[in-house]
Amino acid sequence: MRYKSHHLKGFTLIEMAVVLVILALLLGGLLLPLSAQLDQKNYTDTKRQLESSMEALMGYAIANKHLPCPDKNAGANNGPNDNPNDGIEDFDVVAGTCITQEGNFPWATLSLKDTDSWNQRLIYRASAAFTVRAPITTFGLATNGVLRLCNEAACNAPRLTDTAVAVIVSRGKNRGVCTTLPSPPACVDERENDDADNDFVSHELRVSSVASPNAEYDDVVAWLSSNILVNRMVSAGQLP
Ligand SMILES: [Ca+2]
Ligand SMILES: [Ca+2]
Ligand SMILES: [Ca+2]
Ligand SMILES: [Ca+2]
Repeated sequence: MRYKSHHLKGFTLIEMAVVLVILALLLGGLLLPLSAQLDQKNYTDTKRQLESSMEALMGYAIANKHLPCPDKNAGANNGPNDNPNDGIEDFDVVAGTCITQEGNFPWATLSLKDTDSWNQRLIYRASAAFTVRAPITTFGLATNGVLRLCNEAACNAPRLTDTAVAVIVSRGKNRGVCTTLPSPPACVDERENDDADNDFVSHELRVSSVASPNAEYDDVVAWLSSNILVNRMVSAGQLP
């Protein structure tokens, strides 16, 4: 009985310290993989979202014989087809042209989710020849896109394509272009996806380091080839 009561007094400080060290090791080992797993899930989900967005673009093209215009992300509200950030494509009804060739992915027009896994809207750019509508004649079998997908910001050959008709960009975990190294030319590849021209960069995730301070890149990019679009249109009897 005396032996038992001696042990009921509790743990010694050394015993507590050992337990705390073991707990810290266990938690540290669990938490890191959990955040890595969440990142992985966000990327996988966003890649899938971009794939279904491409399918929706093709569905819209089959129904309408042209691609949707982007939803403009700035400027005045000039009515239902020229209103920023409502997810509805913006175009000039009289001229048959888009208000802008790059803006938000038109999520409301296509009945899709408005943001990616990091709560940011997707960027969408489309070749003008594929977004024009009446009174202009829309694209045909020989029309090519003008968007270029590159391996790096200088966009040197070999490129992934020179003739994409549409590009969708998720700005990734950093929700834009890199913020860790704000002075140019930091993260030039991400900046190429943020300068509203026909060139985009797509490659694997990269982090910056002392050796390569401009490397940060976490964008997720998808593009539509004119060959795939035309093939779907022909299969659906909408071309030629
Ligand atoms: Ca709009
Ligand atoms: Ca980014
Ligand atoms: Ca660009
Ligand atoms: Ca550029």
